[in-house]
Amino acid sequence: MTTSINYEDKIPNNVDLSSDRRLQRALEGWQPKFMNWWGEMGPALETHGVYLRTAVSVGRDGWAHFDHVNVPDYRWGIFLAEPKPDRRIAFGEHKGQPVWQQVPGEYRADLQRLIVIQGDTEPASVEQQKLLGLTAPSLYDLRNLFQVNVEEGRHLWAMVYLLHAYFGREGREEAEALLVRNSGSPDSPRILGAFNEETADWLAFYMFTYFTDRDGKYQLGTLKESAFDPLSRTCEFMLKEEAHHMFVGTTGVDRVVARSAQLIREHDTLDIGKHGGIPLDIIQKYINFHYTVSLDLFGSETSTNAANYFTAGLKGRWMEERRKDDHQLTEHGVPLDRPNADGTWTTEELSALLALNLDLRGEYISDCQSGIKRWNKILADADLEYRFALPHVGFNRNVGMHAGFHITPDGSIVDEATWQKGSKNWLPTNEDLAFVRSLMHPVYERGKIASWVAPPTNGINGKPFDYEYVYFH
Ligand code: BYC
Repeated sequence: MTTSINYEDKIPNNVDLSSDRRLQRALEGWQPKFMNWWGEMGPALETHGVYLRTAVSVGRDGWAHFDHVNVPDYRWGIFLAEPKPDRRIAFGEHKGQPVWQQVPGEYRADLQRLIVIQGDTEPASVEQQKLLGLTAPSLYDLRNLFQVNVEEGRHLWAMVYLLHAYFGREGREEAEALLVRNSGSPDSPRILGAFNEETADWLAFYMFTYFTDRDGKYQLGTLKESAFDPLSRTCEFMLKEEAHHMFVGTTGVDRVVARSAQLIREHDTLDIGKHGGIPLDIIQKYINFHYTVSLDLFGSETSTNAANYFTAGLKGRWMEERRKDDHQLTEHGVPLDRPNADGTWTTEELSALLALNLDLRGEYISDCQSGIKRWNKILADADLEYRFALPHVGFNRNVGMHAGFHITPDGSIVDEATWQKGSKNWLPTNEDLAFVRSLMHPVYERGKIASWVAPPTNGINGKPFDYEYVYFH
């Protein structure tokens, strides 16, 4: 395995693709299908060059090169993090054994399933964001959207490489199917719920990149622990790119909150809609929605799938190697609050092995709290009393033990009528969505920005905010 990336190849890669002609031909056969999919399902806006970063190495420093690129000419490639010499399995029943360079027969189906689910999310998000280029609030934001999109495309390549290289014919068929399913399609939707939701406006985009990309961070973090070394190394490098996507979300919401706070101060009212801002209660409803559909991505609180993946060494815990236990989860119990039909909660104790989805979700929730904290600080610094909060973990859930219950943001189990009455205060209504959409107009003049969002504090790669991030001719 070489670590430098060869851009002379049709498919840039650091996996020495040219030494395996069959694999290279198979991937070169998939490439035009990917390009067709990109043309049909990728960004709707045509441009003449976007200031994008492209990976040029996988090392610690200087891994990315920035330049204006015609988006369809972006060099999607296959990049794995450098191998760790003598890497050992860190958990499960094979703990201490050398990691696998090939897929063990008994784990083939499970590994393929995990890779397909991961792969399915990547093109789905590009599809969800297809129309956003028509209404970006600034050239800086437009550039960030395209950066996220091309890298999600590259993450699809990352999973397709694994399917082609290690899963034979079935893997190749799954790689084709990844381009056939489409976000929101009634006939062949994407696999996970959140990836069939619309990302119809830029507040939704910032929320998606904050909350849903953050699920990506945690899921990739657990796959990075995998005993299947090519998957581990793939995810390690994907996480590097993923950091920017979450930055777009974090700072995007920061900037909306900052602008709303400014308008509230300026006009001395929370009702800033008529002044071109997004009211804080609508922002809270967006938080409620995007956070809870993202919680669904962690699966059920008790999961034999997750237990089996862990025991087999396929999927570890977040920061597995930093955990101070036996890495086999034979001992500890985990408390879980379960809702009851009579409106009460019962605390029960679960075995840690069955509660792995819950464990990962817990890590995710505390990370999400840090966003709430920073957005509340923006409000406090503007001397406003309003505060954002994450809703109760059972609110608006469709997967796991809360599904089928009506649970309010403060954690009360309520009946259908109470839910119907309250939900317009908790989740974006059609009017809220239409209002936010009404603010979305493209602002494509250098240095200009839409009314509803503050400019960023810094530009990209040391460039100023008023840099020409996107060329239109
Ligand atoms: N929707 O044992 P359970 C990202 C199914 S995001 C629909 O509770 P398990 C990105 C499940 O398949 C990260 N179905 O779940 C972000 C199972 O079905 P079967 C994506 C669901 O398996 C932004 C049954 O329910 N990566 O990268 O422990 C932009 C019982 O399941 C859902 C991954 O997810 C759902 N939400 O956990 C771009 C990592 N949840 O087998 C990219 C790979 C569960 O009974 N995936 N089901 O037919 C996994 O690790 C696991 O499959 C899951 C589910 C965490 C998703």
